[in-house]
Amino acid sequence: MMRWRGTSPDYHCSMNSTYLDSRPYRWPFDGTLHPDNTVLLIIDMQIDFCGEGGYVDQMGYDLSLTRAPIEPLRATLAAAREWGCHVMHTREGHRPDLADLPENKRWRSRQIGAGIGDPGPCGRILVRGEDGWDIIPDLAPLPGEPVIDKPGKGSFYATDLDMLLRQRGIRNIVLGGITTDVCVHTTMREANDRGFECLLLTDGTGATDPGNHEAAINMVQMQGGVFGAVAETAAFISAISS
Ligand code: C5J
Repeated sequence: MMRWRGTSPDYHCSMNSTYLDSRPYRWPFDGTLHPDNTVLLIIDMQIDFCGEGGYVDQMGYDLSLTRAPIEPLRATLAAAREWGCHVMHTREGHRPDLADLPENKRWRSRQIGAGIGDPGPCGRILVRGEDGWDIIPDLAPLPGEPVIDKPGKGSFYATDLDMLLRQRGIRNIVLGGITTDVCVHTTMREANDRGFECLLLTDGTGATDPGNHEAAINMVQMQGGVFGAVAETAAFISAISS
């Protein structure tokens, strides 16, 4: 049975298989791309990372870099919901009493003028329940879409993400969000080590430094795809919209 039809150059199909036009290999490796076994995982699209007055803004970084993936992700999210795959979101943040904030993480953030747990224009920086910790309205989760609250960079550390994925039979993870070189990459590495088949959306991610963004994308493609593969959001949307 042919699962996908059409002439788009962004994906390829063969009997029972679908592959994206991705790098360094056609993703997923075995062509088993279905809504049931695939999740779009959107990492930390919070005001603290891409909104005025948030953590990244307070550190003095260029917000246009972390805001760049918003539109590509908006389109990807709409296509993924239409396709019917799983959608999950993450938020980085700490308990109001900061019991889960390592001392060195707080110290480092204070060195750059944006102390985690300290008051800022969007409330206490990276603290759960504060305005800055919210996911931006453009990419707000729908009811029923799991939101993973994490105290660290990786989405698997100190969360139930692994259990949620395995309970749902998910094995393909499509990653977008911010920042490419920190939370997105850490999550991709954690997922890859757990045996999940990962795809990084190049324009669906952004970093506080353009060189780091490019380097993070390049790293994935070494060694035949050491952490998985990369593709533009248009290639993913094309594959799932046919
Ligand atoms: C950072 C993140 N950069 N979401 N967090 O501290 O990448």
